[in-house]
Amino acid sequence: MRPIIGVFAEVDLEQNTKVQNTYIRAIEESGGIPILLPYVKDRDTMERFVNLCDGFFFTGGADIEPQRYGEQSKNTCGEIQYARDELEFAVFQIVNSTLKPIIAICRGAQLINVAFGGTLYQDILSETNTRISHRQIEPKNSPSHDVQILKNTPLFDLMKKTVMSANSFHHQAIKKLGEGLEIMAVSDDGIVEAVYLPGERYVRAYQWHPERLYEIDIYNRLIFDDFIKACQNI
Ligand SMILES: [Mn+2]
Repeated sequence: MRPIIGVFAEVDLEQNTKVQNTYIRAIEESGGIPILLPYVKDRDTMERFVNLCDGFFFTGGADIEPQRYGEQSKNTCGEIQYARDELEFAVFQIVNSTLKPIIAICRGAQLINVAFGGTLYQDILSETNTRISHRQIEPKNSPSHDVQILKNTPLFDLMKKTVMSANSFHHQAIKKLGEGLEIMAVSDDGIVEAVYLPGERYVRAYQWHPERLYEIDIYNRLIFDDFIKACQNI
C-alpha cells in the first residue's frame, strides 16, 4: 500500500495555504500519496489528520518565531508566519506521541530542533564566522556546497559514503541541538545540515533541499525512498 504523507505548507498572513510542488513531486516519485493540512485550529481535526496519515513532511518556509526558543527577535530574523508555527507545533506534539515517521526539510528541520528544545541562529551570516554561502546564487536545482556525513548515523548507512552534494538556501540554522537529536551531516564550516532521532522512531531532518536535487542526484533521491519505505513499514 502506498503510504499517505501529511504535508505542511506556507500559511500566509491571511491564513491561506500554499505548498511548493517540488515537495509533492518528490513524495509521488518515491511512491507516497501527499495530502495537505490547511490552517486549522481544532485539536480533534489535527488528531484525525494524524490518524489518517502514515508519515509527515515538515517543509521549508518562513522563520520560526524566536520566542519559541527563548530569544527576542533580532532585526536579522526574517518573515514569521505565526499561524503556521501554531499549527505545526501543535500537530508535531500529536505526531510525536505516535511512532509515525517524520521527514523535515529546511524550516522543517529548524522546527523539529526547536520542538525538541533546541535553539537556532536567527541569521548565520551575522552570528557565525562561516565562509560558505548558505544562500546560493546558483539555481535551486543545482548543488552548491558539500556536506560531510558522520559515520554511525542512518544517513551514512543509507549513502555508504562520507560526502554528498547539497544545495543551500537558508539564512538560519540549528544552534543548540534539541534534546535527544543527533547530528548526521555538517557542512565544512560546522553548520548542522542533517539530524535524526536515535531509536525506534524515524525522525530525519535536512537543512538542504533534496526535493530539488533528486532528479539529478541518486543520493538525494535515496532520502525520499528511505522515508517512504519507513512509512510503509510502520
Ligand atoms: Mn547549507
